[in-house]
Amino acid sequence: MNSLALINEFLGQPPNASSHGYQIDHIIEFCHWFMGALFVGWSTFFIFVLIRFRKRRQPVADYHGVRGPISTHLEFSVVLIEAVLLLGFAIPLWAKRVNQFPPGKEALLVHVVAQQFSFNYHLPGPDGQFGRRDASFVTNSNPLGLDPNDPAGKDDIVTTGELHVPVNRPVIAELSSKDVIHDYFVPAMRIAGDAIPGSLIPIWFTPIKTGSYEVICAQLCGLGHYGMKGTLVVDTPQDYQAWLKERAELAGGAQGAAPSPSPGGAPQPQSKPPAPAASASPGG
Ligand SMILES: [Cu+2]
Repeated sequence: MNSLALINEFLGQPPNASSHGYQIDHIIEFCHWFMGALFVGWSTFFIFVLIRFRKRRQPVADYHGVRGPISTHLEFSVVLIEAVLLLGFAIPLWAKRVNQFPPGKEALLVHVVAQQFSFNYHLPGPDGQFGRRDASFVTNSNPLGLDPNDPAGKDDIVTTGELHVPVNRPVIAELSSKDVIHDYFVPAMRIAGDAIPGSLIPIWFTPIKTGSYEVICAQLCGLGHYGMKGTLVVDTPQDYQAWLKERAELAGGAQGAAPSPSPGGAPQPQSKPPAPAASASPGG
């Protein structure tokens, strides 16, 4: 990490763990240094003006003000730097994030359904197909309203609070909400997206470091907002397969029942003998 990036650390940013994160860090870092320079510049100017135009020295008001070209040049350069930041960095980076999604086959697709005050995850299971969901099936043990009559949903995996993903594979998360507007924010992945009732909003990232990362809700969504946290665990492919298997067994054991939420932030215990990195066994 170069010394200029220290400002991000100073601001409390957790280390980046996603493939695109360094671009986000770069722009945050640049903006803060630029804002820092502006702050020092304007503060100095303000103090200078207070002293230079004090009443004792200037008993009569001057109605013409500054006439030199310096202020025009200064203001123009500020506008220029801001335009470069916006048009040269921010908008292209944003466009890349929203237009260049990884191909569907390569990526792991997960549905994230927010509710007051937790995040639910819906994975398609070994058959690769998401089961039908309908609000009329929602109960405490079926938080996503999975249709019990839909065969595609029999092997689906539903978890609350904790999601596991494999390292170095793009993840597409489709965000939606059951009640109010939430925001799915994974600071270490440098990704956030609003979860809005009635909308399906895809975001994507590629985790590049295994570990346990905090997920938080970034929209003030009600009284329990402060506690709306979860965990994203980035596993090796072997550990991920083991987790999938474990979840599939749970889903098979209690049809349609949601596994109990895991405590946030708890590190994932090392799972049993690593299965070959092939796809999960069929028929969960
Ligand atoms: Cu929320």
